Amino acid sequence: MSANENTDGRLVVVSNRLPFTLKRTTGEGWRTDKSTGGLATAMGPILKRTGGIWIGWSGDSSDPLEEGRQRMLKRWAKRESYFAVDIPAEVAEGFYEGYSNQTLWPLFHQFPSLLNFRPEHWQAYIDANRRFRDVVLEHLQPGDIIWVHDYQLMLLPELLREAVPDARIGFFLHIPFPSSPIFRLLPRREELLQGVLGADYIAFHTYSYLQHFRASALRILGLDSRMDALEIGGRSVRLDALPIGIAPREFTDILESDEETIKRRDELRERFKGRRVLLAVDRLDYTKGIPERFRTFRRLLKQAPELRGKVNFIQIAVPSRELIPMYKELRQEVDELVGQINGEYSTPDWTPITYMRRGIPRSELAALYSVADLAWVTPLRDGLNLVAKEYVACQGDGDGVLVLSEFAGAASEMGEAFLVNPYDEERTAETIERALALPAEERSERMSALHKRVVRNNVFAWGDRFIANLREASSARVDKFSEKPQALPVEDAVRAFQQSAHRRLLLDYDGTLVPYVNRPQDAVPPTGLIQLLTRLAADPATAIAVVSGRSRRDLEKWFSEVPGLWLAAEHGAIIRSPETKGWELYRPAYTDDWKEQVAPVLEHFMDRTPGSLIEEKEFALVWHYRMADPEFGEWLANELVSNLEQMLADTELRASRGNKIVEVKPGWANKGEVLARLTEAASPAADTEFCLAAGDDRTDEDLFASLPEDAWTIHIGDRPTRAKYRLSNSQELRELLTRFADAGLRQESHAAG
Ligand code: ADQ
Repeated sequence: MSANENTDGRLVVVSNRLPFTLKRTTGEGWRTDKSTGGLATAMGPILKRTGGIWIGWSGDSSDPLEEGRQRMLKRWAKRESYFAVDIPAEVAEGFYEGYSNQTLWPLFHQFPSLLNFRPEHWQAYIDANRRFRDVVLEHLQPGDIIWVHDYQLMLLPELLREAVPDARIGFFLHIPFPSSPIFRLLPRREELLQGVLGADYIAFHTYSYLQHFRASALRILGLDSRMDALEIGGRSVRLDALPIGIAPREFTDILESDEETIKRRDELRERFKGRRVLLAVDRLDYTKGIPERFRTFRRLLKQAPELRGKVNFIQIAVPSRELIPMYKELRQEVDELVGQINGEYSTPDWTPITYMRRGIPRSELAALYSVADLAWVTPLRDGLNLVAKEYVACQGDGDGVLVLSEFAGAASEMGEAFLVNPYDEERTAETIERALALPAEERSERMSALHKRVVRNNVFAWGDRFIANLREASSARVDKFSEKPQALPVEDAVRAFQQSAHRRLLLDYDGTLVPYVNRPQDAVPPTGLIQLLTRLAADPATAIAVVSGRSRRDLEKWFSEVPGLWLAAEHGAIIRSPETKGWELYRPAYTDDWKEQVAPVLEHFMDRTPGSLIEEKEFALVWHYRMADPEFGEWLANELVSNLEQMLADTELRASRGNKIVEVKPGWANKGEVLARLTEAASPAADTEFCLAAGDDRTDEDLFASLPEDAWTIHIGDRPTRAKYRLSNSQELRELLTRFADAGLRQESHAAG
């Protein structure tokens, strides 16, 4: 590798399994089995290009220190840069067969009744994820980007983030993400979400999984979110839909030039001459809909007797997770169904079902895909489903038919397939009958559209896009959020204030100038504060504004008597100048007709939540729940925001959470606009030298973001913020302001003297 090939950092792939699996053999001790899936094929060139490495479980946990085994693992590391994570057998069981495959797998595939949770499995899951972390840390180099794969490693992003806060981490989920009512059933759901949110970039196969994830993060963790990002701990996590592809040439090349494959294809053609071949290829898993498919086939033979003797259904099912009881039961059920159907319909010349319960070599698979007249891909639920794409790749410009479950992620990008609901066996059988009867020309048209897309959106394009997006997301994080803000250096601030000829102070009210109280109307400013603001505003060199989410009524009632004080109400939607004493609307043509629609939703939540109330402002409706039971309040607030988000998606309105409130207001009414408006209105101070803003909640972040680079931005409290500095509470801020007022006074007396 030349020196400049590595400028973007190495790729570190982390997945449960490596492209190699360690197998114990009776004779020679240990053997390496190689898997040639699309993922390994796609990552190969990227790993080479970046000098990257792959970290995963060796697949066999027995006898970890045995010499032959160690030697084998060392060889993997040296020759391939594959580094094995050792997981003791008792941990591996709880991690893999336990929490991964008996808790997460069934729930994420929408089978809540199959969920089996044990606290000790969860402990093993944590333990295993930590072991992965340790191996990653052992090999991590500055500048590396880390790509974590799938549901077995959902805690890993956060574990890595804790250890290396500025690591560049991406996560891809290969299975579906369930809708939020289902996800909520998951024991340890909070930890799992937090875990995966340690990443900078999280991608799913489909947009609907992304939305489900976002809704869960919103409801369960109460995070701020935009359509394609979530905010957590002062970081943005970017979300994306990026369906995986296959490496089509792994199949087409052998169909074109591998003698064995070509021979096999010709043999199969000969063998099935005059008959239609229906093909299904799956892991033997209850999500794949195998019994449903056999029952549908039985129905097909029953309702279309003319197909008897004319179709052959080949089902290939590779056994998996055989240590889990559910999988054993499934195997039995499938065996029985095959026996029944073949028993019922076979003739001396024809057996309807060929059932192979084993993995088959790539050449055999490619030959089958190429001769099959119909691929029957009907999982009950599937993250994506690669078989559908592999079949299409092998058909080329052929006239095969793809029958695809609408519950496979692949359905969202394979619209030319015949989409079916596999639970509806009757209609699925009808669709298959219809598809087989279709003129060859129409079948080819559909297939060729599918084929183009499968070739274009291949696994290499997928890998490149993931990595490019991850780089972009992690760089944006580094640019956007500085280090945790430091405590305000008070003396420096006072000195800077004193030495400036023009100053501007922008101060939030609730939680900033005064502490929170239970009922918003009780937050009357104490006399001391009024006096303090009066002193500050009296200085002609200082323009000072209270910038609040409050209504103009509240602000006017409390502050109209303070000469020289600017007021910005409802987050800056309206501003009052101390000169004219009039309020100026930011959007003169604004109407509040929207409140009629939104109010009933808030009222519904108020009725459900004792101690909560609704406040109506000119530009906003606010649901306050400070007095409600804290946990119940948070939970409902998350639910309210996600309901409102859907309802308001196409409007200029936004629903957001503040401190124990949910507020609905037009997107343009935000504090970020205030400085510009003040500057316009008070032009002499346009060259303000000293600019300070203080605030405590999320609405103040808009203000901080809009201020010039050298402004003094102060967050009150200890939440994540983009402010440069922090003060603990409103008391400390008022002390600072008192110092400012004193400094201003001294300066005046100097000038007078
Ligand atoms: P899987 O659940 O394993 O993958 P799938 O996408 O269908 O499901 O991939 C299975 C792979 O195994 C295919 O490449 C197929 O050719 C191969 N295979 C299956 N049966 C075989 C057999 N009997 N012999 C030989 N090979 C066989 C998970 C998610 C999917 C998601 C993928 C990739 O569950 O939804 O599409 O990851 O993200």
